Amino acid sequence: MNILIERKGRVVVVQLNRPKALNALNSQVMCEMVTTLQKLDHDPEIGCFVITGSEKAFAAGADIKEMESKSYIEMVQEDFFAGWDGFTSLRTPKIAAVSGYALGGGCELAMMCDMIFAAETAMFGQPEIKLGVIPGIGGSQRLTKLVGKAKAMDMILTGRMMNAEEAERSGLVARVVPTERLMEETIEAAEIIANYSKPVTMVAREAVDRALELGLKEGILFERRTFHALFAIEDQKEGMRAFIEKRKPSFKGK
Ligand code: CO8
Repeated sequence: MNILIERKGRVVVVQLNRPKALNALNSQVMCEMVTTLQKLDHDPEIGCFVITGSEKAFAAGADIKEMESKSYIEMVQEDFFAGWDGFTSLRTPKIAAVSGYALGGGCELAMMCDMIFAAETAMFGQPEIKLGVIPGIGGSQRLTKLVGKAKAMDMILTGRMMNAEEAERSGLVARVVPTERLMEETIEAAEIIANYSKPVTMVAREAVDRALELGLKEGILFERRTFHALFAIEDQKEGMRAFIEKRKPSFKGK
């Protein structure tokens, strides 16, 4: 297996497992990750995914050795790496826990998650320009939405890396934590999310994503209608009743 899966209560941790290749993302990694998580996505007992790598590398990019000799027509016919769309359409919240290199496809995979927690050692980059290509799994689009045109152009055109502190300052990363605390703190946050109502966390992340895709008016309408719709679920009644009765809510995911 190119990935290792560990279940911790309502959280599933997926660890990329190609240490000799610094977790370079090849087609097998993509298939294993997408097939495994698609199954778990529908499990009401699973409330959050954590995606991580090793201490040295979250992932050093798409696998250059797999791609290098492909022709244009092969890339088009295979629709190379379009399978990652299956990862972005997962509805369970996902946190990337990044230590070391998150380069090229590695940075893009982290950005496909709902948020990124970074160890102090994390290094982010889109160095594809050095290989004679450009980002290909959403980097030019997501990085620009997250950090703005100035930083995205700087990173994509020069291929330079951004350290964790700059990544947090630029809006790419949600939290920077000491390297030895990365997994603990990420899993703690994942457990908090996983213990809320899953139908609610699923639509909360969809609402935030709409902010990157829609104009303000449409985004606010999406949010309001989604808010209204939540009054159809039991967990809304439970959450509000528990507040009034001064007790902890017990969400059922329905
Ligand atoms: N692909 C394949 N193998 C890799 C990759 C990679 N991306 N990165 C590292 N490796 C391998 C090395 O070849 C080496 O293997 P070997 O021991 O067999 O020679 C092993 O991992 C260790 O790497 P290094 O010896 O280079 O380790 P260093 O600590 O010296 O350097 C770096 C670490 C700086 C991370 C360096 O490995 C590096 O620069 N890697 C490449 C980074 C990169 O360019 N990433 C972008 C790849 S392209 C991409 O992601 C495009 C995505 C879009 C595709 C979508 C198509 C539609």
